[in-house]
Amino acid sequence: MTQRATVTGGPFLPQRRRLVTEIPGPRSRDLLARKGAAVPRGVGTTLPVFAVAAGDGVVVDVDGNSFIDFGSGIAVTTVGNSAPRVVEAVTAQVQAFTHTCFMVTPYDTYIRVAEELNRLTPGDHDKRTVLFNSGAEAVENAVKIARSYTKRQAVVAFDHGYHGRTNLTMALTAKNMPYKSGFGPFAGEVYRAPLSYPFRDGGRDGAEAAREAVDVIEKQVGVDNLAALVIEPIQGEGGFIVPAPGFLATLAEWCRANDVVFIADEVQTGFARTGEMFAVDHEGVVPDLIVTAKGIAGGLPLAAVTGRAEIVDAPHVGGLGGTYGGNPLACAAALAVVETIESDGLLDRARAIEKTMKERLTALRQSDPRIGEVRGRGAMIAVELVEPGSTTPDPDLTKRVAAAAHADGLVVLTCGTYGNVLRFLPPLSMPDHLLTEGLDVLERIFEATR
Ligand code: PLZ
Repeated sequence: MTQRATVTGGPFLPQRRRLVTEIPGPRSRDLLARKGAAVPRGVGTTLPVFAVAAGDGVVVDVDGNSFIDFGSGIAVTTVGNSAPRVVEAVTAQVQAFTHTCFMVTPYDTYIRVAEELNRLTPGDHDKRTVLFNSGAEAVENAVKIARSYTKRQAVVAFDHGYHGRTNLTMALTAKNMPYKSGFGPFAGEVYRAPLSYPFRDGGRDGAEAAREAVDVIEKQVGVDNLAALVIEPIQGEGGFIVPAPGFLATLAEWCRANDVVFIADEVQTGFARTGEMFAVDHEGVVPDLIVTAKGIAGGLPLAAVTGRAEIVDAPHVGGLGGTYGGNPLACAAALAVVETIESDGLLDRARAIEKTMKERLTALRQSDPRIGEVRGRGAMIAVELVEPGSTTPDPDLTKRVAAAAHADGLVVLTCGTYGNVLRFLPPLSMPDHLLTEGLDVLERIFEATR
């Protein structure tokens, strides 16, 4: 494991779970009151402790409490918080220049990030990459590009899908609360197709589930109108749903046969999170466009659309861009992230985390029928909580377990259309002893809530 102090010169963070106040502590409670007075209530808080430092496997708060981090800031700090190479690269860049705007006077790091993405993403065809700031912005641009290329307008997203909070991406997102309610009208020409959800569809065959989706698309949208399918290879906010094998491949083949652009939203699953560089790699699927963000830049805001040159080159000169897209600090961070993943063997690390987590959680499931399913890939693992012997969601238990984990020094997140999925997204820099201890905490909480 990397010693941050050696590269950053910053304080080495003890890798331990340690609570020195109640949660939240007095300083966090003060800040929470100020937040309530200064920030709208619309911006939620999962765990109301205010961070002052984070690294390797912990987040430290203003009261001196040290939490085991099973959240990575929602799958962002995959290489770790303030990862040494990222800190070094960004520090050098901030001293050189912070911004010129790539559309005004360009710089080479943007090109290098594009080259790296063109190299790392699936398929050996000619590719182009364009950079943005957030996942939602990149998804919007993928749709713009697909419409420009196909000269068609309709876009299909899937049940349980999550693609962002901007107007078009709200339309693509499935779940009403909290993402959409009251915020319409939404962008037009967005349609929804059924997903493969093995735990809830009786383990239906992936190809068969895809054919059902295609049937809906052909009957309700019509291929002649359809620009693109947008799909997360593993649903993130929707519940860490891994579709049955063959689902993605069948959809991708159908897209190819019908000149529909297949867009993989790898915002949450990309950059080593699932034990491959991209989640589609598990299925040998080659998307036409692949959207990345989050883990790409170790916590700096960066996102990208990468894809077939002829598709990404469809929009006219000046048709793509933005003031900050591919900001130099974020590009420096992204290059350091790629180097860290490749030099530190982080794909293997993600697979090792999967093995440890699945073994422990599967054993827990055997003794606790409230855990309906353990699923996910790499360091993207979840448990779906249900009433024993059924698939009836238990969101209350999910909330209670998450709250108990927070009170006991473990950052966990929930997700799922039914709010009944506990998800675990540790940074790949997490030392083994903290991974094990986090799982011990969960095991004790499941026992205590029985
Ligand atoms: N696509 C697959 O997971 C962001 C959302 C948190 P942005 N997921 C976290 C919240 O409640 O806002 C996400 C994603 C997938 C797109 C996005 C959007 O990425 O960087 O948040 O815009």
